[in-house]
Amino acid sequence: MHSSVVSRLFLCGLSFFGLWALVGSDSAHAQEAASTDSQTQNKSPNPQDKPAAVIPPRVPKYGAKATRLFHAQDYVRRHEAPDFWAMMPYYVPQKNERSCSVASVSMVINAIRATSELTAADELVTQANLLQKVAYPQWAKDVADEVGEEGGGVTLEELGDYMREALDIYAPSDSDYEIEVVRVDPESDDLREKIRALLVENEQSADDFILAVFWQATYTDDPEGESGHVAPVAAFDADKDRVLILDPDRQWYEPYWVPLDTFIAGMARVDSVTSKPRGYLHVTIK
Ligand SMILES: [Ca+2]
Repeated sequence: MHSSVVSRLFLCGLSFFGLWALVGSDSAHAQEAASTDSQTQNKSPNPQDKPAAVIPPRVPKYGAKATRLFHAQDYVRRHEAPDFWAMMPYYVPQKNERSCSVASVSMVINAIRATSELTAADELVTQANLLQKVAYPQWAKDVADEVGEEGGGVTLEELGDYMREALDIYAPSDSDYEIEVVRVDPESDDLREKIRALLVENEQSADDFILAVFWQATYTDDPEGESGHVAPVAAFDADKDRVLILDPDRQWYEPYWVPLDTFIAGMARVDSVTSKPRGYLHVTIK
């Protein structure tokens, strides 16, 4: 079911240069991408608002919370890190600022199929064939380079539907699966304990995966990355209480760790239009 555009909870990450480039255009796409919690803003861009020149911002790419995998490799070197190693061969960039959901689902599905012996006729799950085969044409519309008034984002529940359909198509025929679609409750007293327990459980095997739906700037501290986002959880370092994010926004980012509390805060960010927090998918193969 697809309701009005105001129910859409996330775009993918947009960073500084991309945002200014879009502000300089006259498309509805640009206006939607520049919105924050929702896509309800509909102001026409004023040509006089264009920046005189695109000047690199003199701020770090990552804020104080995120730690690049490059600087923190010990965990994945010294631990099994099954989800990390299952997904890393399939770590792909999103095709545009809207398609983080597609890139993220393709990574997880390929990782789930990694233990299967594919034939020469079996393609890997590409973003293009995923959109083509999944019987939800709205998904392709919502992540297209140019979208209409009814497009431009995917809700957490829709993401669950798309993942379910993708598993029907691509998962090994002898497997069964379960998908939990969870909106985190920021008011829950035991939220931290629940999420931590989930991450500990998820870290045990590559039989399950977590797709986080979060506010990107909460993780990166990039003031221009104020948008909803989707990314797989690659690992959880329980000794340091930090979570490795395989961010598909690869034009701007690489894998990074965020503290557990930051991880939760990004998912708990409440959409100002729907008043619902974000959350995650937990996909388990049986
Ligand atoms: Ca797992």
